[in-house]
Amino acid sequence: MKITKAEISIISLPMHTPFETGFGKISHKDEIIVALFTEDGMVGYGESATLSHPVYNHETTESCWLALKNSILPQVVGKDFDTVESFVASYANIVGNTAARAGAECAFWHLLAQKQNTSLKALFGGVQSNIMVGEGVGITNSTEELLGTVESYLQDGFRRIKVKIKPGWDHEPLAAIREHWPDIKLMADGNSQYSLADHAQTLISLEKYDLEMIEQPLASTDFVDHATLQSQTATPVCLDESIENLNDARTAIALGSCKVINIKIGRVGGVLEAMHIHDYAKEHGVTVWSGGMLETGVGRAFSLALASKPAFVHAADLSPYQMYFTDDITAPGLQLQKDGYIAVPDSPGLGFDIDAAKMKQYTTRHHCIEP
Ligand code: OSB
Ligand code: MG
Repeated sequence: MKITKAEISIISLPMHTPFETGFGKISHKDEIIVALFTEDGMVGYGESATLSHPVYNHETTESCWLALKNSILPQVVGKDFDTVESFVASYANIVGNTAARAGAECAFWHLLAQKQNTSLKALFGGVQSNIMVGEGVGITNSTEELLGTVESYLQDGFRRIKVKIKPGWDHEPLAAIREHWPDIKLMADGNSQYSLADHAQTLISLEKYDLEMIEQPLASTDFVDHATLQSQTATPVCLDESIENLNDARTAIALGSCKVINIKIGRVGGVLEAMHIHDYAKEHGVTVWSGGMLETGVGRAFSLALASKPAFVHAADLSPYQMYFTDDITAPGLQLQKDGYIAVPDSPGLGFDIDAAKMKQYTTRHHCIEP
């Protein structure tokens, strides 16, 4: 498939509810959508999930924009590719910038799916038809507010509650939830806000809430202390920010830093790398699940298809756009079934239609890359 042109657009979807984490409040979300055009008239879409500031990882929407515009897409346009491997090889000189690389790669997967008239699920080797979905509760102003939010999520059908925690807001929310709902699947996400030196006892004593896992309590580069923590607590440790590629997963597994890995396509630089991590984790008895970055329906479509691979056994962060945004650029968008699962499309291509009018309506910046 010859790539004749690439386009990048910043989509600013209105958010009705901010999402507060240990690293700060997300109340505005700009997403970069990559479009690749082929000689025979196809368009493939991908998404680069970033935040405005480098508070979760090193990337920002602006750094991602520059990496796509100046470094990645100029190496892709005007060339002919038959496989994803040859596509990513064309910009293999680019290090880091995982969300930027993932957006380009996803757009190529979308082209492949159209060309082969098959689903992303089939291309990725998916085996599950329905994915269990959970929802995250951000840091709230009070326990009452937290309990009200959890109550509504459980009524919506979400099958697992993830609580954002930080030093000073951990035992209180988890104890309150456990008191009201002793049996629900519950987990906590520390977003790198703790250190073992200062918080070992606080973290270990979270055991009493019977958490499905504790996600990324310590710094992203701290494989050693995560391993120490995992050896001292019965709660499975899950790594998110720490895992940017297969080598990080190998390091974590060799050291015993985690029993679970949160896989996000943007954080690991694309679906190929995500599949390598999935396969390696599966071989080594580590389970995985599909995390999210409050993507649009485009990014969610790729995560949903990937989550149908066999080692994805925990509830996914794949809530429908209505939880945070007033609108989306796909139609109909993810549908949460009453049982708390989302069906993985078997239809060819993305499995969701992109609404061109909405794309246009929410585009705040646009750039074209031609040979
Ligand atoms: O740590 O998983 C995280 C959103 C932005 C940055 C980091 C994280 C998150 C979420 C959102 O938890 C989950 C979702 O997309 O539904
Ligand atoms: Mg996380």
